Amino acid sequence: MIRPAQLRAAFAAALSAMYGTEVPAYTTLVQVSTEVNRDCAGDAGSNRLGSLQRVTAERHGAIRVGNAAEMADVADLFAAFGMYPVGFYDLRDAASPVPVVSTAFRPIEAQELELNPFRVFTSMLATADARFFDADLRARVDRFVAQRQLFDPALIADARRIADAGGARADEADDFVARATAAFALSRTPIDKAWYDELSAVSAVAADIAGVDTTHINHLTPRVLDIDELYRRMTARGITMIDAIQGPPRTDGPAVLLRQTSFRALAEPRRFRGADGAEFDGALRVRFGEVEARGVALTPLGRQRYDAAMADPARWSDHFPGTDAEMAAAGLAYYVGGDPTRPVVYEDFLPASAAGIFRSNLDRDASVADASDTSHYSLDWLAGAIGHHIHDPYDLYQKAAS
Ligand code: OOG
Ligand code: NI
Repeated sequence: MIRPAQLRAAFAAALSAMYGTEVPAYTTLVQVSTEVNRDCAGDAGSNRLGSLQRVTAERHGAIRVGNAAEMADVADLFAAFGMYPVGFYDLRDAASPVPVVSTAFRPIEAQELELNPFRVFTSMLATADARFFDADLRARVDRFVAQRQLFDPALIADARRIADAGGARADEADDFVARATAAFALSRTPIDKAWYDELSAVSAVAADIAGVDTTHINHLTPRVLDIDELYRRMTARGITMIDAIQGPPRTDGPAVLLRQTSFRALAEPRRFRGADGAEFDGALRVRFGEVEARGVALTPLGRQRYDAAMADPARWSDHFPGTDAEMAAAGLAYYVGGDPTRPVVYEDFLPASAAGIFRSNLDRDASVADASDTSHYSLDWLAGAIGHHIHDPYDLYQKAAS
C-alpha cells in the first residue's frame, strides 16, 4: 500500500517537474531558494521553523476552477493525497477585489505535515456575484463551465477509492500520480479569442478560469528561510520582482505567519482561434513565480494584533514582543507544549497577501459594477457544495500545540 503522504510527495515533485518545463524562470527560483536555504540552515541543516529537507522540498500550488462541481472534484482528488480543505478566503472584498472564493487543500496533522506539507490554494469563480457578472454573462459563463470536463471521471473515481482505502496499490500509484499531474498541465487547445477578451474585460482571473476548457497550475511556490536574501539574489540575477514583500515586515523578533513575493513570468505562447475560425499564435501573461517564508502561527489574539500592526507596520514593536518566550507567555502564537523553542509553523494563507499577489500579476483590476451582491458564498455554503468538512485553521494549530 502506498500511503497518502508518499502519493502527495510524488504529486508535488511531478507538478514541480512539469511546471519547470512550462515556466523556466521557476527553475531559477527553485535553484536560488535552495541556495538561500542551504546558507541559512547552517551546518546542522536544521532551523527552528523546519528541517532543511522539509523546507527545500516544500511548495504550495495555486489553481482556479469555475464552479462548485469542479471544486468538489478537486476536493475528492486531493483527498487521495491526504489534502483536505482548510479555511475560507473571500477575495471579493479585498482592496483590489478578485471575483473568487477560495480554500486551501493541505495535510492537517503534524506528522503528515512533517512527511510532506504540500498545499494548494484553490479558488472558485464567483459568478453569482452581480458586482462582477450581470445575469447574461453569468448564464453564459455558467453554461461554458458546465459543459467542460476538467477531470476524467475515472481519475476522480480512483481518487475516491484510494482515499477510502487509505492508500493506493503499489501497481497503480505511479499511473495515478501521473494522471493527476497531467490534469493541471497548460492546455494547447486553441482559445476562443472573443470569449477570452470579453471575460478579460470583467477580470483577468475570470478569463484565466472560464476562458479556456481546462485548468492549470497558476503558480508553484517554493519556501525559503530568508525571503529578503532571496529577493536580493533574484534581483541581482536580473529578474524583476514585484515592488514589495507581502505580509508582515522583517523584524528582529520572531517571524510570524507568512511573507511572500513574486515576479511576473514572461509571456507564454498560447494558441488562439479568431471570430473567422482561423487559428493563430499569441501569448498570455497569467502565470508567475512566487516565493514565501513561513513563521509561527498566531492565535486569534495574535491575529488581532497582527491586523492592528499591519495598519502601521513601522511601529511593529508596539504590537509584538521581541522574543518567542514573550509571544508564548502573552498567548499570541502557538508553540508545541507551550515551549517557545518549538514554534508551530503557519501552514495557511493570508487574504490580503493573496489579493496583493493576484493583483501584482494582472494588467488591471476587476471591473466592479454598482450592483448589490445577493450571492451566498460562505464557508458553510462551500462545505455543503463540495461535500467535505472545511477545517478551521485555529482548531488545527491548537491541536498541533497541545
Ligand atoms: C492564488 C493567489 C493566492 C497566495 O500565495 O496567497 C496565493 C491565485 O493566484 O490563484 O496563491
Ligand atoms: Ni501563492
